[in-house]
Amino acid sequence: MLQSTEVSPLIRLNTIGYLPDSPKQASVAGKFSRFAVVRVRDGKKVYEGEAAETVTNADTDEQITIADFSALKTPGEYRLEIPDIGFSPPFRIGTDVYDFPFYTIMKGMYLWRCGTAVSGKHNGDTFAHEACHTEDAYLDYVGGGHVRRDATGGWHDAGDYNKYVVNAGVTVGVMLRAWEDFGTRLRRVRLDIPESGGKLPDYLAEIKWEIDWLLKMQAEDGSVYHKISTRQFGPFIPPEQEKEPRFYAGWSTAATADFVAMTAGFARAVRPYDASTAKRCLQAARKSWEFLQRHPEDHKSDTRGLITGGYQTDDPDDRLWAVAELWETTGDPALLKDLEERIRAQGARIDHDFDWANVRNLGMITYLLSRRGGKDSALMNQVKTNLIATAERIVQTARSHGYARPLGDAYYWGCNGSVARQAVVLHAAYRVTKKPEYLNAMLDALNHLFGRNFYGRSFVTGLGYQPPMRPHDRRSGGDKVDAPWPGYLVGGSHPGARNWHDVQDDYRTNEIAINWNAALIYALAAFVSSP
Ligand code: 9MR
Ligand code: 9MR
Ligand code: ZN
Repeated sequence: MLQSTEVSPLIRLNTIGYLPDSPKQASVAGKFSRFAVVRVRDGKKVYEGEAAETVTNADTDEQITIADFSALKTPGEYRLEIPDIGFSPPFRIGTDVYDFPFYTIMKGMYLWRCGTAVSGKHNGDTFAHEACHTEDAYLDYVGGGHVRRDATGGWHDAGDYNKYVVNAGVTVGVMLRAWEDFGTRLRRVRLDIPESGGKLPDYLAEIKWEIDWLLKMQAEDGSVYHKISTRQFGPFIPPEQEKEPRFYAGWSTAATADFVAMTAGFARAVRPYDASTAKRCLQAARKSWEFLQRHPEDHKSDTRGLITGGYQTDDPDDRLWAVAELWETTGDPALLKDLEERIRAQGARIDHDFDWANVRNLGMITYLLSRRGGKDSALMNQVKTNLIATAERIVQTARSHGYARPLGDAYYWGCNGSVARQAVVLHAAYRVTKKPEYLNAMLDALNHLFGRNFYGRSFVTGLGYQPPMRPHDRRSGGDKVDAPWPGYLVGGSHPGARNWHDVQDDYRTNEIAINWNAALIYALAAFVSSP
């Protein structure tokens, strides 16, 4: 009989759970020789194993011993039991373990909606706010005087309520990549959002909420405003209480190119369900692409006076992504020629790590996986070789890390998002090679974010064991509910592996953001079970 099921903080594993046929490992910060897996229901030992190996994990400065229980495939709820160490948090084995996390993280996107009232339930709490920022936004900083021009809607960016086109770029881009890769499954997933039951699949309807806002960010001449924001970051109050005026910030070529990619990509996704939205998006994409042709210079936004998120970034990667999506949607051979020239000029690179400041991978993968004819086969081979080399590097990085972290010992602002985003490159490599190692490294990312980490905790609010309780999120900090708003991945530890602080003020490691959630949406979408 069990004496106690007290959780040992030394046993670190995916506290959401594992798919039956996938590898299953725990990282234990201590020495042991034998371990067991016990069933939560009745305490019965269902598996016994030996410690696999002890390794030094440099970034946390620990000795880590691995417990491997991959052979256990029977669905159920379990704990690890290790003599003299204790029990792990409970976890499940099942084909559906990622369904509720996917649902919850998509609900997080819905709850981020601006310009409308939102409401959602989680663990018995209701998270809600009234329509916010209904006056978006004023033209003062872009030469229009104190005049209002409609820019309502979209998602808030993060723990702050501002809205930035460049960060929308990598967010929508990664979500549309998930649609292309896993759409047959995602099409049927119900998200219980206001649009459920309408003509679009719920997943696309959620993205359309952002696209409808983005269309308002396009100026008459085809340039795209860089952001909508208050003059300074506001206080921790519910969004509808924030009455400070919000302003357009000047256009940038990066925002304009990202706009082209997002609207062209969305046109393709939505076409089978809603031809008129597809047409409107494609027209908008072409218009901004033409603007970019007239403006080959890398033009940064003039954000003087609007001291909030910057998201200033060089535009060659954004332009490459723009033309890739526009070509894939239209098949125009002139666009293919332009795209291939950019790919050559940028070394046909597939980066092992990318985020809002570098969206080249999104364009590269669209090019590589496109079924359209006319591509330069030598260039295609080069891209394929680079993709596989990068995926191999990620696999090796995970293998040589004590917590199988696919980003190794790289820790920086938003690195948890990057851990999840590795899945995009890995899955592209999987599509080309069908090697299961790439899927397993995607699962390593999920394992890490849901508890196989130095803290033994989930990094996602409302999910898994001891999730973040005090994220840097103005809604969570400004409402009366004790629990934080659910379905949000926090940015993650940095500058080192042991620097995460679950306190509201620590915006460097404990904020939430749409680009991090989108990456996790991609990784989870790969493993949701078919409804
Ligand atoms: O709250 C802001 C957060 O959303 C941003 O990501 C972060 C970095 O741009 O800045 C936070 O605002 C802080 C400001 O930069 C400095 N003073 C304290 C603010 C936190 O309330
Ligand atoms: O995610 C951004 C990160 O890469 C930057 O290092 C950091 C500082 O500039 O800003 C992060 O983005 C924040 C943005 O500026 C404002 N909204 C919250 C974002 C997440 O912290
Ligand atoms: Zn708002």
